[in-house]
Amino acid sequence: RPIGVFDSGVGGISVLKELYKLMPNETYLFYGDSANAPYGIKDREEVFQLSHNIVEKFLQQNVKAIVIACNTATSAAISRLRAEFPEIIFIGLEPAVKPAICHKKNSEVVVMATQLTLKEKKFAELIGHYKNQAKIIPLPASKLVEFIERGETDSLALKNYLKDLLAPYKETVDSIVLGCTHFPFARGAIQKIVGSQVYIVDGAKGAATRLQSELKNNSLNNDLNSGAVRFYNSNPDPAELELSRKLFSL
Ligand code: DGN
Repeated sequence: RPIGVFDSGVGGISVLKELYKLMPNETYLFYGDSANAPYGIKDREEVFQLSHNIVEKFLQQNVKAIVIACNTATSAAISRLRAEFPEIIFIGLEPAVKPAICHKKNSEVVVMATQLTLKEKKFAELIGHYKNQAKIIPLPASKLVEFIERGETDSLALKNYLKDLLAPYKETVDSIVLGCTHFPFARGAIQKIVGSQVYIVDGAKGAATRLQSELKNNSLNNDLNSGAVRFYNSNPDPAELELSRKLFSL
């Protein structure tokens, strides 16, 4: 049985890459909802409905697990989806604040994410939990999603946008959390702007490890067959699938 992975666009491919690296024998269906991207500026109910539609598509393909490779959809929908489909393993993505704090005590941590992720209760809880251990600064960066959706990972316009966005934190930041699955594709550009001393972390590896142990615990892991990845996109333009394959191979 395959594993369904979805995002409100192509950003979740950064998560798919980590899943494939860790579990190359599994079969993955990646659904990019680019026609409805970005989710990050929609309201919670709409994001839930869109996520629900994708989950139903995956269930028709008899998936054994679903990775919500989108921080925004995870914060808006994962609890309701788990309650409605208890037989399916759901793995979500959350801003990797803990690894940033573990990396350096009492540090300054900038969390880059979409507006919706930073506005949701889940994020408030996360900050509340760690607020005595670090100075956590939420930094909405929804526009970065649009660059990645256009396949721009290193353009001049992208670099200028990031330079302005990060200017106020450049001198003091210790870690940057990439709290949106599109952002790892701009990691190189971000690192150049803030310098190599800044630790940049995302949640993809953690999600892959969690899925691996859930599959094992439920005897659903596949260690024998050779794996495969199939891409689907709600935008019928063939360029979208080309972009997906390109990002997967980066
Ligand atoms: N990739 C999504 C996330 O991780 O939050 C956000 C993309 C979007 O729709 N804004």
